[in-house]
Amino acid sequence: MNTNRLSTAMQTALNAQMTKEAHAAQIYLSYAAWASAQGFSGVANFLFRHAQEERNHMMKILEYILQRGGSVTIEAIPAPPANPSALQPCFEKVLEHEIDNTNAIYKLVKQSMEEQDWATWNFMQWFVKEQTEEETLALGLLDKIKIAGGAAASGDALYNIDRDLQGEPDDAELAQDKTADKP
Ligand code: OFO
Repeated sequence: MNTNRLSTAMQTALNAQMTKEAHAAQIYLSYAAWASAQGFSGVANFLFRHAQEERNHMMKILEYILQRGGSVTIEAIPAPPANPSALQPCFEKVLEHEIDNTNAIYKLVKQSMEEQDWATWNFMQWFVKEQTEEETLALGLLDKIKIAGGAAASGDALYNIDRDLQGEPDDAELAQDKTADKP
């Protein structure tokens, strides 16, 4: 009897997404190390915490594949891209990576719909919400740096951003959590 509840195509796609989440963790890890070396300890702390979140995403997918009777394939993780040149390009890269990952998640949702694999569709909804949060966080970072003056931001402004990020919550509040009393 076949006890694998995932199609071969879905198993392959989920394994690839698992590696993509591990890759995202490596990207955050490398940007965090870069930020720390530049003296941005608050930014580094934020990015280090985020690297852990990405590893958690990887684990969720790994566990899901196993729970559905599938087999997990641990692949090599591609190297992260080159270090950014400054804080603004760093935050732009973070947003680009998140959008790229959102697109990969949407592809998995589409595939699960086409296969009528409703268990995977349901599982992926957690990731859809998570990606909205992560894009919101990344857009917030870019807003901060724009307000501070973008590429021309002063040392004082960068110092304040760095200090703020030390205590920045890891999760963004989403539009669906807002009310008229608590905009
Ligand atoms: Fe795994 O959420 Fe970011 O990429």
